[in-house]
This record gives sequence, C-alpha cells and structure tokens, in this order.
Amino acid sequence: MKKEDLIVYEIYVKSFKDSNNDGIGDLNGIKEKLPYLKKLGINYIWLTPIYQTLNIDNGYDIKNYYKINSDYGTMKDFKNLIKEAKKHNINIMLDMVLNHTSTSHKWFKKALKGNKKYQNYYFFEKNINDKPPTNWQSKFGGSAWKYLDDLNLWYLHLFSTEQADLNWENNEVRKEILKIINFWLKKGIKGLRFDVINLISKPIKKPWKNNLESINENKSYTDGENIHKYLKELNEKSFSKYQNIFTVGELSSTDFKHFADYSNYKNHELDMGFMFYHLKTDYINGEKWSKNKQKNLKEFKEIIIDWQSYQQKHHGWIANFLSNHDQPRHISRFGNDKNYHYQSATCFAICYFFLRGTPFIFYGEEIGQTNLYNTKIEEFNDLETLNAYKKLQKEGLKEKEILEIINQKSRDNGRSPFAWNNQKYFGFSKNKPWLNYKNIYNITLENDLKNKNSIFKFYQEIINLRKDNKIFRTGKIRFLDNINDNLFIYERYDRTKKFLIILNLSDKKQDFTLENKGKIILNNYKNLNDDYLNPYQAIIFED
Ligand code: TEU
Ligand code: CA
Repeated sequence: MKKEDLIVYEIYVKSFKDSNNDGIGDLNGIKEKLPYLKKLGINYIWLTPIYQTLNIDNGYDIKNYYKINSDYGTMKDFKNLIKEAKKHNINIMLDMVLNHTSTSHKWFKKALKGNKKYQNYYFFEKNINDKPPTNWQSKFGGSAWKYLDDLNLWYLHLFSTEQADLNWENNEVRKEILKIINFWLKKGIKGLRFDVINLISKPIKKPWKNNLESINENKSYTDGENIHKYLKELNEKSFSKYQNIFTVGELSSTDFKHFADYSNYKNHELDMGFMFYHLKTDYINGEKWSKNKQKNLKEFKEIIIDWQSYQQKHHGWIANFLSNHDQPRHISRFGNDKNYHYQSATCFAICYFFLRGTPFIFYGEEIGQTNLYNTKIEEFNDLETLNAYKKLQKEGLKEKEILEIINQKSRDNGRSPFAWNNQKYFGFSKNKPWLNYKNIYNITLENDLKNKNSIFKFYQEIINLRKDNKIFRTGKIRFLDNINDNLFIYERYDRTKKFLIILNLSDKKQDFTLENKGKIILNNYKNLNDDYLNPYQAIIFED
C-alpha cells in the first residue's frame, strides 16, 4: 500500500457506537460496525485517543499512555479490534498526543512534589514579579502559564491547565516518547496521527520572548528550531523500522515550506499533514469566537489552490479533509443542510476527495450529519466552548448572541453520536448518550439508504472511483481558476488521460457551458444542462 491508496475514516470513539449501553461509544461498538465500514469502502480508521485520561479534553489529556480508557474497553478489546479490522482489510491508526500530558500523569505528579528530574520533563519557570514568564495564551483561553503556589513556579500549558507541555529538548522525554510509540506499533497498529506535532519544539534560548504583534500569535513555538530534528529522530527510531506504517501530522499554523519539509518523502519525517487555513475563512480577523463571516468561497478555494499547487511543486503531501472532531460539520458550515442537503453534501465531498493527497472522511459526513443546533448552554460539553461562553458573557454579549456564535463554532458540532437508525437515540445506544443530539432534520443512515438520493451510496461511488482510477491517486492536478468565484474546477491528469471536475459551491444557479467536456462519470443531479450548473451541482468528466 502507498500513501495515496489510503482512504481514512476518522472515528470520534466516544460517539460512534455504544456496545454496552452506558451512553459512551467504545471499542466493541467499533468492532460491531466494521462490516459497515467495509461496505463504505474505507481502508484505514483513525481513532481519537483511547488511553487512560481524566477526560478534561476528551482523551487529549493522557494520564497513562500504556492503558486503555476503561470507558472504551480493555486491551483485549483493542487487540480484538485490530484483528477483526484486519479481516476486513482495515488498518488502525492511533492518535499520538505527545506535545503534552495530563497533569494527572505520574511524571507531572512527581514534578509537583518538587522532583527536579521530572520538573525538567515539562517547562517549570521561576516566578519573577508575580507575572507569567511570557504573555503567551492558551488555545482554550487565558494565559498559557499556571502558577503553583507551593513551588513558587509557573508551568506551561498551550492547551487547558490540565494539559502540561512536555520538554522535548530533554533526551529522557524523547526516549519515553519513542517507547510509547514503539509499544503501540508492536501491538499491530499501522498508522499514527500526531497531535499538534509542529508545536513540540519550544525556543531553546531562554528567557523566552513575549509575543509582540498580538498575544494570540504562536510564532514562538510553531515549527520551532528543532522540529525537523525531532521528527527525523522519531522516524528513524520508531515507525521506519516497521512495514507499511503511515503517519500524518496535525500542522496548525504552519507555512508552505515547513509543510513540504514535513511531508516530502525524501526528508524521512512524516507521510502527510493536515493544514487548516481553508477552515478559517469564516473567522472575522482571525477570531474564532465571533459570528461567521459571510461565506467567502473565493477565499476558501484560493487557499486550497495555493496549498495544492505549492505542495505539488515541492513534493509535499496533504491529508485532505473538511470536517474533523475540532470543527463544525462542513455541510452546515459551507453547504446548505436545510434546502440542499444531498446536493451540498455530495458537492463538498468531491471538493476535497479528488484533490492531490489522501482523503480523510469524518464519521457521519457520509450520511450528511449536521451541526447540533442547541438552544441551551447546558447542552454543550467541550471545555473550549464553555470557556468561550464565559468570555463572551464577560464581554457583555446577550445570551441569544452567545448561543448563536457557539452553535456556529463549537467543536461539539462534530462530536454528536452517529445516527444509525430511527430508534430512540438513533441506535447509537439504548441509554442517553453523553452528548445531546436533537438531529433536527432527522438524518439517519436508515433514512439515507431509503432515499433515492443516498449520500452513503454516493460516498461508495467516489471511493470506488479513487480505487479504480490511478490518476486520482497519482496524477497531477491543475486548477482552472478565475472563471467564476462560485465555481471550483480542477483537472487530474497524466500523459494518457484527463478527468475534469466541475463544482458549483454555491446555492445559486451558475452560467457555464458544459457542452463537449467529455464523458460524464459522476453527476449529483439527474440532468446535465448545456449552459448552466444547478445549486451545488458536481460533475466529473472523463476525457
Ligand atoms: O487540536 C489542536 C488545535 O489547535 C485545534 O484544532 C484546536 O481544537 C482549536 O485550535 C481550538 O480552537 C488538537 C486536537 O485535535 C484537539 O481535539 C485537542 O483538544 C488539542 O489538540 C489538544 O490536544
Ligand atoms: Ca459504552
């Protein structure tokens, strides 16, 4: 298998399928649904963290890297899952959260007791003038430093106060990390997704500097001085020693050049990376917690075009996606879940699925699962959302306005239980799921399969198209831009053949000549009009 052959399906473990009816998704639930995933056609599943945790950030705060979260099952369940998945030709990719540990991890606890060795596993800094060492901000709000009274020290947490950043400069730490990765590789996993991996290299020279332009900037520790050294070391001493392991890095706020360096096979670092710029096009001045900006399809597609073009030229490899567990559902965000449910779900599927790179499907998007549309703050769970709620309250916004913002932006939107059927709790569980999901449009797999327009069947079709046509995997890409801001048009080609992909990303009819473009191999509408595209119409021609 090659990196371009992967079709990855991300599972938010807590929300996929609950096998023992405690309201929480689990490993046996996933095992039960392997035939479903096989039928869909994917060949990899990425599981969000399955390790022991206090669940402050739903598993991204790891207490013990070697133990399975008991809510999800046991090590035996995990081994069985790997084995069963293999029978369905599906491989398992695990989430490696190595930038930070939970503050309940034994290393941190020892550090808290004053143990110098373990304090050096993290970033503990002296208290000078009762001010945090720098003005850096946590991604979840507030200072990135927490003061410890007893020790008169500050420690760094780029995420929640319960997620303390690890000191990768410390050789001992890197040794422990290698041990963790190798432990899981030995269990038979075939993929690694590295959480916020381009943030692990903090400045070497101390004292660290304040952010100057804006306190929210993250230049001081993004793509840091030693980042490529650390990744080359991980590659050399862990996954390169095993056959057929694929790695993807979460590369937040990186740049073109670093991205290509991380994912160029000649560099022996990672196979591919996620970038997020196209998912910030609805932020106003880079601020997440404000009402969505008017849809800007031009900006959205230009970002994709620029990134694709640069990475093609410099041998970078993009993990393409539109939704994940940190993002609202793309059908609600970029499409139109109310009036053009099927059309926009299928149009945006094609929008990323045939780009140069490896596609990542987020559980539920293959049936067009939508945002939550909650009416009360109590219905939300995510700590980032709850922090944002408090912040917006302090700023004096009315409850109604706050809920409107949160309904658009909350990460919980992407974490609703999978809607399998029309039973109570949509067949996810027999008991109340951990996260409330009203499913206002009543979208379930059962209903989708009954529709004459099934999104699930459309996903099966595009997966088969990728499998059957090498060009979609290894061909070159070329964009036909500047025709119309609402149209996204690209070609995949090699010396022998060409595919033309034409998408109307908007909810309005768009004039466009479609005569003589070749043989239609996919169309999300019944008809083809000679001179216009329907709302969210998506067509692939073969030439
Ligand atoms: O996310 C990292 C990250 O920076 C974002 O996607 C984050 O959710 C967003 O900036 C918040 O506005 C990763 C994980 O995917 C996320 O679930 C974890 O919470 C985070 O790391 C910490 O481990
Ligand atoms: Ca369960």
